[in-house]
Amino acid sequence: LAVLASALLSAHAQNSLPSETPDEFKAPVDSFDYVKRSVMIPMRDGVKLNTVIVIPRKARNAPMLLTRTPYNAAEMTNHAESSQMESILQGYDNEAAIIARGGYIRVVQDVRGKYGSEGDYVMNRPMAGTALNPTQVDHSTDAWDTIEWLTKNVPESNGKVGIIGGSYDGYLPLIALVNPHPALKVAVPMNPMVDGWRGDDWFHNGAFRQINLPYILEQGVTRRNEARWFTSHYDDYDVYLRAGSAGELARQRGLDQSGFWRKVVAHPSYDEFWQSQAVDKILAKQPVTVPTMLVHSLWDAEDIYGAIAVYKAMKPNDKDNKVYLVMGPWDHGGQSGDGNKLGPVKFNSDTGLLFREEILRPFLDRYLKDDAPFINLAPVTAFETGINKWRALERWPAGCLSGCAITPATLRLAANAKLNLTNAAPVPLGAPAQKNGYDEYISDPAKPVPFRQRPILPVGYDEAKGQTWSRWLADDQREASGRTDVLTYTSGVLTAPVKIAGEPIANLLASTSGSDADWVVKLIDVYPDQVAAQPEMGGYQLMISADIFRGRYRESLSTAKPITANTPLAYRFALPTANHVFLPGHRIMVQIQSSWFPLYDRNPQTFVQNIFYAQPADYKKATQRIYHDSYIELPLVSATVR
Ligand code: PG9
Repeated sequence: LAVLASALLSAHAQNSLPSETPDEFKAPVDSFDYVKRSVMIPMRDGVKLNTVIVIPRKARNAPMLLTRTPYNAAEMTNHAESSQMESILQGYDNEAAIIARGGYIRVVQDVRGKYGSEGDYVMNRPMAGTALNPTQVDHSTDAWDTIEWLTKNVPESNGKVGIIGGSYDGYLPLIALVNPHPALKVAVPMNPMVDGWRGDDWFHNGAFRQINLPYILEQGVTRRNEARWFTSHYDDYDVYLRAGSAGELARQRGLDQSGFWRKVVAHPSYDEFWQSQAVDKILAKQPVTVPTMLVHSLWDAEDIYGAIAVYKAMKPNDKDNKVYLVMGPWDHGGQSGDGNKLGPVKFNSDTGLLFREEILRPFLDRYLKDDAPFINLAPVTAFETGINKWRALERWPAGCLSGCAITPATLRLAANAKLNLTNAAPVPLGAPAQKNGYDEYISDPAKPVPFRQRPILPVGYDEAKGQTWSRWLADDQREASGRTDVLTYTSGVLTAPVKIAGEPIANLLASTSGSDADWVVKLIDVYPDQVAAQPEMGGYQLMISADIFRGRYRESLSTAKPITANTPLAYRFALPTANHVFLPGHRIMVQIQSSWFPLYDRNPQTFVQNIFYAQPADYKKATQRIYHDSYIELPLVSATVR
């Protein structure tokens, strides 16, 4: 037997090669300055959510800072294979320095249905117990259950939890404010998604932001975002123009398989589907109990509507001054990065670093650490662009701390492409009979106005060039001003500063030869013809506030109606918040056009029931007339103390 066994062994030995891989590899993490745990936290309906907890190695009584996300918690807590907590968090989470150096326990969780979490994914999951979500769970209950678990299962913590995040991750802290867990001591929603139809990611005043089709595909059709939108051109302008309607391009790319896309196509108007999900409307009905710092970017190319809308909704309920607002000269998420400049526009200081170190850090410490000092933080901290100064204010909008007032001024269009600013109070546009002259242009859907200089790079190519998409609102507009299908009105050279604080309001008296139309209005700061310190800024046309309005919603945002052709009709819509000084030597400019492509889908300019299904024959040229009765209501700041 022994001989047989040894023979078998030697035979086996000659025919096998022991694996070099250990049964289980244990990474030597004792040298790391953190401990990382991944746990599946059970929600009240039994669904478990993947939650990554990064604990500073010697943490005792440490506060916890939570981010809930649809964007991959494991990746967001592992930007580098590093033994250093700040390094693994740096990247998406550029508050890493404050978090790691501040001794915070960092918690990042996949929302239900995404990445490591169980459950079903629904974009911006509607509130529980509503027609859109008859279940008993939503992001408010998931946040509550998560915080409850954390306070009972993280012995290194002091039991206090803050929630922070930007964009979608900024929308989630807002929902956590509905029936908040008692251990939730502070919320920092940055650039939050708030109203997808009025002015955030999906539509602006009814014009569809078709450039987000890749996002809808990649974010919504697989749990781990494995499906990818392919690029067929170097210039996205061609991709969208050749496809025709947004609905046709979506069909070509398989988006009809997405439940969210089918909801978008079924709800092109501001109906109950969108209104019931508007987070500002939801929070307007909630008491303010958790100190909340809303962070807004003045050149936010994605969610320029949300933070200000929520500020307006919460302030009336803010009896104890717990709602703070910070607005900076940033693009979407710019407060987390280098805030010295935006494209070529310079701000003379690192506004992002100042926000993180002098505003965010003391704010978080104050409410999350047991021994943190009181902070003397103004309710509103607003960067004034143009003059490049931070202002501490009591409320928003406000032009100064005291001694000034905001009075609506009239920036009126005039003949010969002129623009006249008067302190006269704006006069509402009356009966649709023109009183003054007009200018006209041909809006041709076959040649829509590019929203930025072509080639407009698809996401992949743009990321390779440093993701320039995010700063397109600060692009130079002089190319557009030279187009015959863009009306351009310019003031004389300013001899004194013109300071505005708040939302400019476009008041157009316009007609179209079609039966539907889009109106784009841009308020622009024109730099002096020469800027010695920075020559490339000579004559730069910087958008200060701009937006689009889909004409079919002129009478009702929830019901699209054809436009009566060749009839001057009044359109009134707010433009995004500005906090700007037009300096002496500059000029004020207004540009008006009828397309902003391919960011927004084209208006066929003939009325169809649903533009997502517009056919090639529906797209027709139209002659647009803008009457000189039109004006922009400017929130002009003037000193009350002479
Ligand atoms: N708010 C951002 C976004 C959402 C949807 C489409 C495109 C951008 C974001 O969460 O990144």
